[in-house]
Amino acid sequence: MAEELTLQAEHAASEAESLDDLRQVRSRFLGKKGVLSQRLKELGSLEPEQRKIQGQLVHQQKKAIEQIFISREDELKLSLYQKRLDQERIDVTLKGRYIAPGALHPLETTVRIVLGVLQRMGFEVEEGPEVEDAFHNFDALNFPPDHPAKEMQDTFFLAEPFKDKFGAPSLLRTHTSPVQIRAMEDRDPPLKIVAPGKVYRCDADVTHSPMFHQIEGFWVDKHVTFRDLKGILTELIKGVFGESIPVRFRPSFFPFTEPSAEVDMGWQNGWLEVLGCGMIHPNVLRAVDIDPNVYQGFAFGLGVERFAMLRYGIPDIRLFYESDVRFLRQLQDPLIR
Ligand code: 2NL
Repeated sequence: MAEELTLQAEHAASEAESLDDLRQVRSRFLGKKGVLSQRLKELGSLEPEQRKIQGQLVHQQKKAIEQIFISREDELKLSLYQKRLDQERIDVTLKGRYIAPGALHPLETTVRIVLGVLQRMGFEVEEGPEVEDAFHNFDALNFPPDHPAKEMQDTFFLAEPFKDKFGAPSLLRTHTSPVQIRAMEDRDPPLKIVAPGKVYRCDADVTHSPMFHQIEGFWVDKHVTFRDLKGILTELIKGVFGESIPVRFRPSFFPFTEPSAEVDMGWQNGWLEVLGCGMIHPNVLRAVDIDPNVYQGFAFGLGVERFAMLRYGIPDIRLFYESDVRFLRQLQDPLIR
C-alpha cells in the first residue's frame, strides 16, 4: 500500500513533460488537498500506538515523494536547457558574409581635392539651398533685367505655388553664387568662403547636363587685389592638376565681376579653359550692404564635371550619372576619403 503510492508518484512524475505539468502532478500528491495531506489527516482516527507507527511511515513516504519531484524537476530543467542549446546553437566558425566596401564617386573625389587645396589657403566651406529666389540667383549679382540666363529656356522655374516674397516664381539655382550672397548678407567681412554644390540649367549634350556641380569661391577684405586672385587661382590649378602646369589669365566678361578673366592651363601644346573669375562688381557689394569704397574682393567659379573630365580624361559627361561600376571602379582614388 505504502510502496504503491511512491511508485504511483514516480510514474506520474516521469510522465510529466513540462515544469507546468510537473507542478500539477506534484500538488495531487503533496498539495494541501493532496493524497499525503489526506493520509496525515486520517492518522487522527487511529489508536495512539498505531498512529505513531503509521505517522512515521507516512512521513517517510512524504520525504521520498518530495525527493522524486525534486529529481524529476532537475531532470526536466536539464533536458529543456539541452533542447535550447541544440536549437539556438550558432556556428561561430562560419565564414562572415562579404560586404563590399563603398568608394567615393569621382565627382566627390574631385570636389574634395579642390576644397582641400582651398582650405589649406584659408577658405571655409559653406553650403546653401538649391531652390532659390531671383534676388539671390540673379538680381544681387548685377544681372541686367533682360539677361538671357533669366529666360524660361535657360533656367528651371518652379511651378505654382512656389513663389518668393515678391510673388516671383522660385527657381533651381543656376550657380552657387547665392550661397556667397547669403554669406555676405549674414556676416561682415573679412569673408573667405568656398561653396560647392548642385546647380541646374536647361541644357543637355555630351558636355552639358541639366544638373551639374559647381564650386565657387570668394574673398572679401579691405586689401584684396587682383594679385591675390592671380596667386590663389594659380596655386589652385597647380594644386589640382600638377605643379608644372602653365597657367594664363585672359580678359573676359561676367555681370558680377569687373574686371573679369578666364583662366587657361597649358595642355598638349595648346590651352584649355578651366575657370572664370574676377574682382567682385561694386554693384554686387552694394546689393549686400558692403561699402565698395572700403572693401573689395575677388570671386571665381568652376565646373566640377569639367575639372573631373580633364583630370581623368573622360569624353562624355553622362558617364558620371549612369552608376556603371565598370566605369566608376576605373576612377577609384584610394587616397581620397
Ligand atoms: C564660370 C565663372 C564665376 C563668379 C563666378 C561670383 C560670385 C559672387 C560675386 C561675384 Cl557672390 N562673382 N562668382 C565670379 C566670376 C566667375 O564663374 O565660368 N563658372 C563656371
